[in-house]
Amino acid sequence: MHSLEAGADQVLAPPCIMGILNATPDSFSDGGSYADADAAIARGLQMVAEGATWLDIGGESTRPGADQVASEEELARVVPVIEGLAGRGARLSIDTRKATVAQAALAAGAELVNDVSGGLFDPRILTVTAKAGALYCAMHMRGTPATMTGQANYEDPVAEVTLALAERANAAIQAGIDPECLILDPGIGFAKRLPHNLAVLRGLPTLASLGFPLIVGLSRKKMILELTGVDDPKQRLAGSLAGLSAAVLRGAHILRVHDVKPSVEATAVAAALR
Ligand code: HH2
Repeated sequence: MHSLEAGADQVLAPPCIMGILNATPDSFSDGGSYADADAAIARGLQMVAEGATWLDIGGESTRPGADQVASEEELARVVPVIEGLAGRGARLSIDTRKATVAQAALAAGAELVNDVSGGLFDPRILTVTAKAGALYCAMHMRGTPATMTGQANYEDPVAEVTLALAERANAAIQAGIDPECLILDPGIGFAKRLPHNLAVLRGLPTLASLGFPLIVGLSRKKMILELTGVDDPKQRLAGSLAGLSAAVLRGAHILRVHDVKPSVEATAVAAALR
């Protein structure tokens, strides 16, 4: 069984970096750059050299408005990349909502299933993960990438996201996933507008009080554009690092980022100050 450091230790464990590896033609900031498996593997190895503990490999863009990708196409995009990176210095995560893709990715060498739907899109993903004894990250969102923007309405974002994630954690545990294999993520930018994203980031300690480690992904996202005015996603590093540091100070355990080296450095400083 895979496990993060559990219990009280995990709170003190140094936060670490998860490098984003999108084997997609259409992701919002790096779509098309690593659509070829060899290019994706080379990029993965570069992120390992820069200090990534995890690589999160995805074959379906989940940016707002994105269309669904067929399982066969998603599998063809991610499996060769996972096989090429397994055992080469990083722990591997599969970013998928689909049970068939998760199952193949775990067989190919991934050890964490990163599900942006928290098991709502394809509930069988929970049993597949449980059977493999793998780690599972339940991210918060509402609807699907195609419909989520219209569902960004909250009276109390922190309370509503915390309650929804507690429900997803329960569903995962009911399906047989070991609580020590569970990770939660507030889902920055998923069915959330700027005030909601800021509220859940400020409220990370409330989310952490559920007792599971937290992944936070805000790298280059629209909230950085909204706060800085920087239009080109690749130029949003400074804003992304400020957000990352705040997330580390509020208890994030795994930071999902595009720019690994500067994020490793910012995390080291923020972690020393928390
Ligand atoms: N964000 C994205 C995708 N997967 N997984 C988790 N756990 N947390 C996140 O915040 C998260 C995620 C969206 O970002 P990206 O992968 O860069 O773009 P795209 O969805 O267009 O591939």
